[in-house]
Amino acid sequence: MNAQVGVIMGSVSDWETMKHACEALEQMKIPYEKQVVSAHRTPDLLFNYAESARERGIQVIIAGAGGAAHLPGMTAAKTTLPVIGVPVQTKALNGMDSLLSIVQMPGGVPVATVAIGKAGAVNAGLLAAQIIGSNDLEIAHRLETLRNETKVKVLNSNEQLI
Ligand code: RP5
Repeated sequence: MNAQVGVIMGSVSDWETMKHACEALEQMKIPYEKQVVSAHRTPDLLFNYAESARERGIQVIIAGAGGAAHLPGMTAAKTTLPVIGVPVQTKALNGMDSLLSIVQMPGGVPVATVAIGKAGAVNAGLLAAQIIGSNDLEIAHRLETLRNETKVKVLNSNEQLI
């Protein structure tokens, strides 16, 4: 099946974080592609990727980057597909740099920004599933099942209070 979600990241060093977005997509049985695309090291590749994404069948792009994290914003500048930005946790500033550079998009070119690190990557995968699931009942049903499982886990967690 053709990929419906494109997962891109600025460096292979982001994979440790971005693999959690991919795992969430796998859990929701959504076909995806993954690729290292850097805004500042491979800008032409980034433009090409973003410009061709829609015609390749991609419906949502998840872009993760750290530091001066231009990747999600520049991707959003080159496509009208929804772009979800994942701020990767950095050593120098703990990912605050990534978060602020992704979330503070000037009005007109939105990037849906999630939390720093693993939680953000998981939520990026789930949010992509929700976007596709708004028009796909099977995926919506999988999302509901997951929410229910999460609820049951919390309700049963009192047993661990010993
Ligand atoms: C960004 O710079 C990447 O997204 C990564 O988070 C950060 C560091 O990259 P490496 O120096 O580890 O390749 O472009």
